[in-house]
Amino acid sequence: MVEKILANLEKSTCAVDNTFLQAVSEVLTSLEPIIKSDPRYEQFAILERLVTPDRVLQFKVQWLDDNNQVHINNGYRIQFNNSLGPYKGGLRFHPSVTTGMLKFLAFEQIFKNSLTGLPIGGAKGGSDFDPKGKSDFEIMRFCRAFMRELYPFIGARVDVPAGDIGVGSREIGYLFGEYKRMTHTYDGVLSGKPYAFGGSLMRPQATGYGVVYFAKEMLKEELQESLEGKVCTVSGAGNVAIHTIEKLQQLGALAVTCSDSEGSIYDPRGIDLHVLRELKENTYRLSLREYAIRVPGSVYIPKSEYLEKTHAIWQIPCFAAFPCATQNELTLLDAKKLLENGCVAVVEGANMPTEPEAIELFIREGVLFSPGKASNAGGVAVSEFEMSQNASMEKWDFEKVDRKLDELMRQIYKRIALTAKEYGVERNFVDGANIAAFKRVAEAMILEGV
Ligand code: NDP
Ligand code: 2IT
Repeated sequence: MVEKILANLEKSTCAVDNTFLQAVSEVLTSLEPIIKSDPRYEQFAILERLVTPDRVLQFKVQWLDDNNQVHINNGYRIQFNNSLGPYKGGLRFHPSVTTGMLKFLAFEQIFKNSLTGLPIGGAKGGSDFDPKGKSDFEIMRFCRAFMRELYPFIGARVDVPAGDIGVGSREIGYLFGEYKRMTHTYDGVLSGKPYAFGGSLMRPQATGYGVVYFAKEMLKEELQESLEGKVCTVSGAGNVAIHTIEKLQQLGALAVTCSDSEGSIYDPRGIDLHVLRELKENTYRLSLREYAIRVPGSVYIPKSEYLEKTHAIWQIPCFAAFPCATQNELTLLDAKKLLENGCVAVVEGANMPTEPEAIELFIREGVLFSPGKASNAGGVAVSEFEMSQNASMEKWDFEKVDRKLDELMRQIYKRIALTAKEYGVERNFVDGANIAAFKRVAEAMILEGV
């Protein structure tokens, strides 16, 4: 017991910042050639200010399980930068969550939100709470306890949290209910709400659909190619993966894989979305092992069958790959295999799923590579559409949101492709995204003074 408490304490106080350093290092490398182009960047200490969060909030979350046993978790909100608008970004509930991980996600969010062209700053939050195996009422009690600690620090014009790993519209609903009780207000303080109380149509689909809209535009412009009839591999089996697979199928592509933290599915006839949804879109997410039992011809590959530095999904030949599960899930060895198998594009749905050496290889070898901060920005963009609808008490229909999302993803592609060209790194969408995003945030930081 004492050991467990000590271990948890150590984890929370000595948070490993590796992913944060990884994210910062990628961005700063992209910015190096342009940082001297404007003396104000140095004078206003823009880089130093950009890598330092405005605020790191940590709080204790105490909640009761179904047997009236008390549990404690750490809750966090990192308000990183609000130069472009209110802090904005998701909440992640996963046992691996630490301050370091959330700092990486909040940092990336600043750049992603800037790329949307919308007035939103960067933030992220969450908890090391593990939703797996919890009852609906336990989830509800946890969400309420979490919001009781968080509510003084957020607001529709202050900081607007949303979902991420382990947080979907059910959790956002409970969080919203508690916020309303604590503050006696009814406003757009969270996005990704259920439609019944102000949620936007299409927010559940937005990230995955946006990923595919981005891919479609990039393939058309760069290779005069479409997704129709192409074999695609997708990792993950959550919100982003499911809607990426759905849109790929709608556009006539054959999405043949999905995965969760325990294993992967290869279904050469195309993933059966009905079965996948039955397994994953319920309170107790079931194992993908069950998919192979229900769908003849599909294969389940347990994670343990692969070496630590390779993942089953990326060994399967494909035209385009869509990593949609979590950070650092596509390694250099995976990248070599994808290349060897003729993959022409890697489009990130998750945040930073590709390791830096793998990205380098893709760019060097001419594989079209899109960083998550560009290709998964559709989720936060539709979140901002939701804020906009809430502020004006409007309801937009599905088609309107879908049209606006498609247009916005095309704009992001154009913005980063043009920037890459302008700075002499054509087709390097990592540099293009980092530079384009940085310039907008830096200008706002200069104009607002210190
Ligand atoms: P979900 O919780 O809905 O799904 C996450 C999926 O990834 C699950 O299938 C989960 O499997 C799997 N997964 C999680 N951790 C690991 C791990 N360590 N190893 C292997 N698989 C893992 O989350 P989302 O779909 O919302 O998020 C997926 C990614 O997309 C994340 O990187 C997130 O930050 C990013 N993202 C999400 C957005 C959104 O709107 N939701 C917007 C933009 C980006 P299991 O169930 O077994 O844990
Ligand atoms: O990583 C992300 O962009 C998200 N989890 C969504 C953030 C949001 O505010 O909708």
